[in-house]
Amino acid sequence: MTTAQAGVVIVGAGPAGLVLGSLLLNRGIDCVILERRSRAAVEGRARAGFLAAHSVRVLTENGLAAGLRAHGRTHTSCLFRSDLGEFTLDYAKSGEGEAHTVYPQQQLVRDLVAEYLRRGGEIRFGAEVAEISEGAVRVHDGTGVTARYTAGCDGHRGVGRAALTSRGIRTARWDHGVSWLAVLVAAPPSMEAVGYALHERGFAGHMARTASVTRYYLQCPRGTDPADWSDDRIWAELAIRLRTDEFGPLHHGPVLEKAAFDLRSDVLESPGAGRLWLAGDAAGLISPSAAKGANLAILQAELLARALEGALAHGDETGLARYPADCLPRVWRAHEFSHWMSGLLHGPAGQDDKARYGRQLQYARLESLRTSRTHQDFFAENYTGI
Ligand code: RFL
Repeated sequence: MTTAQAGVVIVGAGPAGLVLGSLLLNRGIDCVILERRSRAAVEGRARAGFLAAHSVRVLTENGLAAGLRAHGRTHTSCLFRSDLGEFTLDYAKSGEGEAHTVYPQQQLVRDLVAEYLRRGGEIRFGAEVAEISEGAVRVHDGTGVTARYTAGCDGHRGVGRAALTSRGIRTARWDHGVSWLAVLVAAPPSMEAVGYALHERGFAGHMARTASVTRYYLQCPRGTDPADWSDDRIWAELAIRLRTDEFGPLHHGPVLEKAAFDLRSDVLESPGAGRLWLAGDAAGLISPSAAKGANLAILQAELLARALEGALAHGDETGLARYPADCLPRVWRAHEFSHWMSGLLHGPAGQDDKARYGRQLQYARLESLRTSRTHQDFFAENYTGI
């Protein structure tokens, strides 16, 4: 095996790995990022879009926010539609609420790759890590990297998580029992705000991405094949659930992407041990109901960079030992809110007594959110905080 050496080898060039890499370079720590996909594939993958104020602060303080400052758009409100009508919640004005910055994840990733390379960092694209062992990673092509520490930022199905679970670290997990069809369309947003629609046919969501691209979600049955959803069927269902008869039409455009996925959440009981530490989806997957995933990835990258600096620049591993305790309470708080949000958005299916009871609770919760200032403050703090 051909080996190279680094202080930290980072597996994965998503938001977690790229933010961690740049923060380590800022602190004078040498690192190398190994990414299994091509640069074009990593920079073209549309996923998240909503950055919390904390994420924007971390990116700004570390010189990583030029793109999002120039092209990101500020969002301060979301609206809810249901049988009860429509209301807008201006969360940035409520309690501890702050604005979101809407900036597509692939654009952020593009900026992060460019900035990491500009700072002299090394990324090997097309380098799929096969195995992580104590102080070394092995790539499928037979090369490898030895490093004092390994950062597993390789997402939910990565080798970093597998290496930890094989050591007996357990996972707490939850299946929300719902699935979404995620659709990306080449059309401008149709509302000023994020739109959440509760409907007896299932949830529908509207999320701005850019002036010409919008993300929509449709709750769909488990096992849905996206190929069964033609563009016409998607627009027809969105019109019903978003109640366009009542609230006005949507801007139509070609469907760029559609994918179905199940809403699941999990958290590793510790995001690392010894010489292997995880950040982002590798350490825990959060359902997208409250748009927290990329924000948790940035938060964990920030905490891990500080801990690794202590260990590598000062020979002090107390920061690393504290990393789980620093992360987990915030991660769990985000999960708790995401779980709450999932309960708000998804009513039970069917017409039996239990389903009808569950739906009435869902509407009572929505009504409380519409009318109670205390409830709005709770929402604002948790929706925008991290
Ligand atoms: P990523 O982005 O998955 O990156 C992991 C990288 O690791 C690489 N990799 C490997 N490389 C080398 N060797 C191996 N063996 C490897 N295995 C994997 C992969 O190729 C990849 O490049 O994880 P990271 O960095 O932890 O970032 C997490 C976020 O991407 C994710 O949480 C968010 O996208 C979640 N999410 C959202 N989060 C938000 O904060 N706000 C949102 O609005 C939001 N919307 C979303 C979302 C996720 C979605 N999906 C995927 C369900 C919308 C959607 C549709």
